[in-house]
Order: sequence, then structure tokens, then C-alpha cells
Amino acid sequence: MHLARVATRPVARYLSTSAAAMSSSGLKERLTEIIPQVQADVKEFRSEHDDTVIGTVTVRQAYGGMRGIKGLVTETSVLDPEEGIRYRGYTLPELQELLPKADGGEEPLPEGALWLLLTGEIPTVDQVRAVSRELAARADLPSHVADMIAKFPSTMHPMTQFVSAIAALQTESEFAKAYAAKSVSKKQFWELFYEDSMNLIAKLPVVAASIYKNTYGDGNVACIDPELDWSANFCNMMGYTNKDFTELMRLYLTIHADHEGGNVSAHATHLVGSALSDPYLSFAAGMSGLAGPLHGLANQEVLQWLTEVQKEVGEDFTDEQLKDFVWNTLKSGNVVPGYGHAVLRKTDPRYTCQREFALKHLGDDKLFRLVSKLYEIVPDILLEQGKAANPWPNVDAHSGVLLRHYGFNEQNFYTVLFGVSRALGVLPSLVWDRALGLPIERPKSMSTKALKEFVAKL
Ligand code: HAX
Repeated sequence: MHLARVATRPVARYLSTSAAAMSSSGLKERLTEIIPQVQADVKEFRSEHDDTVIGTVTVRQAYGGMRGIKGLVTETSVLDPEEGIRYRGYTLPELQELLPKADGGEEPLPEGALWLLLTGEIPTVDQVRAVSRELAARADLPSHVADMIAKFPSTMHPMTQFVSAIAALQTESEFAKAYAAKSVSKKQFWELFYEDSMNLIAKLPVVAASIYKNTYGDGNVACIDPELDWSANFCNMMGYTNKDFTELMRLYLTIHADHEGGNVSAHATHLVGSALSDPYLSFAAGMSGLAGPLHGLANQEVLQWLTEVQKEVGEDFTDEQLKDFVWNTLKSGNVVPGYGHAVLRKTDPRYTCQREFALKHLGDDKLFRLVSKLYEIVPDILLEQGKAANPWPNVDAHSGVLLRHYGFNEQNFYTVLFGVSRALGVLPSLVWDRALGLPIERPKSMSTKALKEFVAKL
């Protein structure tokens, strides 16, 4: 029988919206100014172009996961197949340069990405410091969630724990309470989605660290330090105090945040939110999608696969041995994890950012050497096999190597780290969904019989 290890913290203390508002960073106030302007802009655009055709749909797309169908509006980021992601128009290298850093740090603070994704504006250092403080003030967990995490069996996958804890946090939803009390008008929905989203973003590192320490450690989670940024608090709570690791986390949590609206985690969050499920339930749905091996779980799969490669070829491997291993993976019907993408057609800039961090900090790390060698070998093999539309590495091909370097070996937890970051993209999108009054999502589906009848009449 599993004996739950009880965390000495987090404590039970529910922070009300009014208390949270008192610690406001000015982010909500700025959003309050921006939203009416964007609403007016969208209204004007739609009045002129609601009937303008922006694409067609083929039978291949209907069966093929809706690839390339333009059927969603997401304001926070856009993904270009050749260039990669832009957050509100900025590439990742631009963000690395422009977003505020921690004192003495070189990597962007993810709180800055949150401000940018919500408002479209690069925040000042003071604004980002204020967001860090606001998130720290909103971070406490209700006792039932802390107790629930402490009681999960350590055999339960960390992503299952994460999804369950997020759903259980729904007791805190200001939106759900106000909607049930019929005390909120449609115009105010975005404000309650904002409050819920900020509370959830603030609590996620505590949830994730509690899962980490209960599953792999002694169950004790350090207290939030209001003087530290979101990433530094997260690292401390997980028990990592190495400065370079914290810098890595700042980069990691920034670059994994958003990848436009059609990826599974973003789309699921948006879809469920369109039914007016609150941000907790919507994000739990998104995280269930992130837990799939073709999406976020790929970072865990990559480490598992790299471990198998190392076991098979040893440290003094030759190119031929690596090629054989990759071919065997493909011939046994498996995908090469960390390679390929539904939209990208070049090396993922999120991979490149992480590679640059590794070149700066990892020295002659053996696993990094292996990953670099695979980068030279895998694309040619995938091209020769001729199936994958994109033979280049994606974000997940590199993240585990960096984590491993700092002794973060628990690969089943890697997708939780991804999930904490993803909140910074998909929750701002959800706030904008409500600000723009987007309706319940309901695309048309057809049966094969109906499709055949339809095409026969063309
Ligand atoms: N290894 C082997 N085969 C691959 C492949 C890979 N890395 N990537 C694609 N293929 C195969 C597909 O399985 C598919 O085969 P079938 O026709 O037999 O079904 C074929 O190539 C065409 O697929 P595609 O059009 O190139 O790719 P999709 O848009 O269908 O899928 C995936 C995109 C990311 C799911 C895919 O490339 C894949 O499975 N990659 C490995 C898993 C992975 O790294 N996932 C993480 C992606 C990034 C992300 O979301 N992170 O969270």
C-alpha cells in the first residue's frame, strides 16, 4: 500500500480576489486600457470582412487532423513554418534581448513573456518585478489540493497528478462562482478569467513542486519568497539552488509558453473554455493533451530514447552505430522522438535557443555530444525514409539534456515543467477569447457517407 508523504508546506490559505488585487502589478490595469481598443479594432475589421474567404478545406484536411485550415483566431503568437514562433510579433532571439532579466541574469524572465502575451507590449523591468511580486502573493494552495497531492501514489504519472490537481483547484474559480451566482455580465467575463488565470499561473509552480517533492523527494516544499521571481521560487521549491539551473528555467519557461492556437494543448484549452468552463477546467483539459507522446510527453520520450541509444552504442560511438540505431527505431514502427512537427519545416528555434545555452554552459557533457551528433544524422535518415514532412528537431529534442546536466534526472516529470510554462501562453489567450466574446466552438463534422454524397454532387 502506498504511504503518502505529507508536505510540510504548502499551507492552506485562500487568497481572495480582493487581496490579490491589492498586490496588483498594473498588468490588469493596462489590459483594461487595451481591451476596448482591440475590441473596437476587431469590430471594425469584422464589419468589413466577415464574409471574406480566407481558405478552403479539402477532404485530406478533414481526415488529416485539420492541417493548415485557417479556422481559429489566437492573438498571442503566430507560428511561421520556416521561421518558427513569434510572440506578439517578436522572435525568440528578440525576446531574449528585449525582455527584462533577473539581477545579474542573462535569460529573459517568463513574467515578461506573460505581460507581452497578454498586452502585446514589452514590459519594463519595474513592471516585471511587480508581476513577480503579484504572482508570489497569489501562490498559496488551498489545503485540499496540498493534501490531495500528498496522497497521490508515487506510481501515478506526474502529468496525471498535475491535471488532477489543476482540476481540483477549480474550487478557487472566481468565474465559476460568479457565473453560478448569476452576478456577472458577459462584458466582465474576461476580468474573472484574468483573475483565475493569474491565480492559476501563480499556483502552478507550487503544485508542480509539490508533485515533484512528493513523488521523488521528502515531500517538503520550500516557502515562496516574495522577493524572488517566479522561476527562482519554482526552482527553490523543487530543491534546485544552482544559479545556472535557475537561468535555464527562466529560458525554458519563456520558450515553451506559446505556439499559436492550433497545437493540442492550446486548442484544447481554448475549446473547453469556449463552453465557459472556467480557466482551471480549461487548462486541465489542455494539460491532458500536453500529456500525449506526440505532443508534450515527447520530452520524456526523448530522454528515454537517448538512454536506450547510450546503452546500445556506449560512449565511443561511431556515426554508423547511431545510424543503425535510428533506422532500427523507424523499422520497428516507432517515431524518432523530438523530430518532426505538424507546422514547422525548419529546425525549431526553441531547439536552437537551448542548444546555444548548452554551448555556453554544458562544456563536454556526454549527452549533449550525443544530441549534437544526432542532429547531424537524424534529418538525413528521416529524409531518406521519405515520410516525415519535417525532418528537423523540435523543442523536445533538447530540453531533457539540459535538465539532466544539472542533475534533474526524473524524466517523467519533464512534461510538467512544459505545462507550467504553457500556462503563460494559453491562459492569456483564454482571457482574450472572453474579451473578444468568442462563442462556443462548434465546427462541422461529416461522416464518410455524407462526404461521398457531397463530392458526388460537385
Ligand atoms: N519519426 C518517424 N516518423 C515520423 C516522424 C518522426 N520524428 N515525424 C513524422 N513521422 C511520420 C509520421 O508518423 C507519419 O507517418 P504515417 O504516414 O505512417 O502516419 C508521416 O511521417 C507524416 O507525418 P508528418 O505529416 O510529417 O507529421 P504530423 O504532422 O502528422 O505529426 C508529429 C507531427 C510532431 C506528431 C510527428 O512529427 C512526430 O510524431 N514526431 C515525433 C514526436 C515528437 O517529437 N513530438 C513533439 C512535437 C513538438 C511538440 O508538440 N512538442 O510538444
